[in-house]
Amino acid sequence: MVDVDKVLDDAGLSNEAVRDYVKHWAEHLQPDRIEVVSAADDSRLIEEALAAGEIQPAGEGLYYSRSYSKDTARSEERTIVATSREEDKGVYNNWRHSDEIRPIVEGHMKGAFAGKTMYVIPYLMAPPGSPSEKYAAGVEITDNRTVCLHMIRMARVGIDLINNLAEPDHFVRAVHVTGDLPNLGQGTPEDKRYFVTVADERTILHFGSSYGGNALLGKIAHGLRQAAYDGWRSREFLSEQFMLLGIKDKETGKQWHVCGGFPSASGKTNLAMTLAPDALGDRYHVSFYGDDIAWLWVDPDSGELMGLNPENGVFGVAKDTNEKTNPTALDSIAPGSQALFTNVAYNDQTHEVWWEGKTPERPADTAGWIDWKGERIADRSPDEAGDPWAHPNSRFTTSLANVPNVAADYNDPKGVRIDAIIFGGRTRDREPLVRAITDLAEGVYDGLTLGAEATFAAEGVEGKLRYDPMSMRPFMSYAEGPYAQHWLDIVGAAKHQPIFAHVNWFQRDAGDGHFLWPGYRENLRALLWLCQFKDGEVTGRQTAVGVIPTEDELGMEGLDLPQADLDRILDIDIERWREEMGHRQEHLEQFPNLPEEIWVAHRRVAEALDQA
Ligand code: SAT
Repeated sequence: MVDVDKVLDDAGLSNEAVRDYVKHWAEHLQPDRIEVVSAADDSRLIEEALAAGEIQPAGEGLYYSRSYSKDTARSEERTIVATSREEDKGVYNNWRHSDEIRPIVEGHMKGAFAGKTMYVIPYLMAPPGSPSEKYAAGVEITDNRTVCLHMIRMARVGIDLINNLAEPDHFVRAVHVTGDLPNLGQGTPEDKRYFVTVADERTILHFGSSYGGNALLGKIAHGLRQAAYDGWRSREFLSEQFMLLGIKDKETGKQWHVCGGFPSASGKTNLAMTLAPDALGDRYHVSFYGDDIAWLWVDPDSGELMGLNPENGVFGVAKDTNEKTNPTALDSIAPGSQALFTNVAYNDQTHEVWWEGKTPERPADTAGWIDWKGERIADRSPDEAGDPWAHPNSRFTTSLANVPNVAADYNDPKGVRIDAIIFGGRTRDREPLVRAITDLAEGVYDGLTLGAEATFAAEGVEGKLRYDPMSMRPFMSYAEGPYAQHWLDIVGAAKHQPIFAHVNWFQRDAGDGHFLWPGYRENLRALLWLCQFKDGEVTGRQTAVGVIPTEDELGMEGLDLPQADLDRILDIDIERWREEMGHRQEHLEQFPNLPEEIWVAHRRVAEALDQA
């Protein structure tokens, strides 16, 4: 048995509550060794992981790893929110009583670290000193060194962060056990995986994965699920799956901050990292705050709605990342950035990485290339020749500091004032390019009725549309009715209300299916219009579902679109919208205790459509 006190003394970990937690779990997990990890340990851990073959070199200061082939995405059906309060049960949170689920997961975890090292990772989600610091502290326990490398990039990791907590006992207890991956029965009735957030005990117990949100517990499990629950129970803040960006008009000096929810793989990372279109010259500067999580609260002194990204890095989808779609991402994973690639294609001779969409063609010479399953491309049968080389959910992990346009104040614990909240999914018809919503309840209603096509990140079937309220469906930790009320309460308390909007970059032609809008950097044009509309500089055109820009207002300099396409994206299809209202009604009826304001907004939109 390891002498835990000695390890913790040697590491300088003095927080007694953390020490007790580590001792408790060391007793349960029975590791051979214990190591406390700080960000300063990164290069040593990298060397060890290279020597152990857990990661491979992928160019100067770049690394590659592969997760088990049946462990390449979050598993929504195995993800559970547990509490001791039945009223926390929602439609999407897969609620179970903690008395029932805790012993099952703990049973799987018993003795699971025998022969292994237990890594103890003290971390903060949010910059030190932020108003939500109280909810940001956590200590992840894991048996997986690569998870440590990811956590160091995605969170602020260090013993000092946890030694001096204002409330020493107020940290999230996050336990991750990889498990015997080839023998967990993934996707079968005997599935042994459990990804449980015991929200009212601020304890996360994840068993049976080494991938992404299943394993980096600071990110989704703490940063979103636990934080959403904490924010609601404390009545202090919202935690949302939102990107956050800043736009500055260098001519006028005006600045706006826009955050918003897009279901996984709807271009959220690309939008957040986007740069102004070249055609607009040097006038606008777009700065990056975050691509996945935002915490929102009202500052008690200024009364403003504020937001920050609690993460310290980007866990971005590699597929289709290239010079055109996201040059900023490519810069942030350049040689020397210490970025990690997961489940991309890898060349073990040249140490290059590749993913679908990185270049228009696959590398011509297959020598040395290995696909995401670890199989040699050169050995593929003719039947397999067309299979992807990289997994569609392959990722890059890099620190925010590597992002070339990261905002100068991204680390500011005070956060930034939020001017606009946007929602957008992949919608092939009906949704115009942008529609602005000035009413809070209607904005929240719009978020609750956000729809998206399923993605691989969520183990879905590509192309199928499903509702994904505020893009939080997989991350909801309490019931949807109180969630909507909490939104109305937090945002409603702000002195200056943000503008809401729904955006859609993905509308297609009904005939040949081409995208009507070029997307990527050009998306900034829609956001600029929104900011100008908020500031009263343009008036747009009122429709039943919000205010849409006129063609003149949109700012089309240097962008030549077919008139028919432009007409379509700046209009709404009343018939399709009327159909949609029935689906929305059914969707919302699932949620007991939805605030009356949301129903009023729904009826108002339905009536306006009837009269249109
Ligand atoms: O795997 S994560 O949950 O971290 C990211 C995602 O699924 O979008």
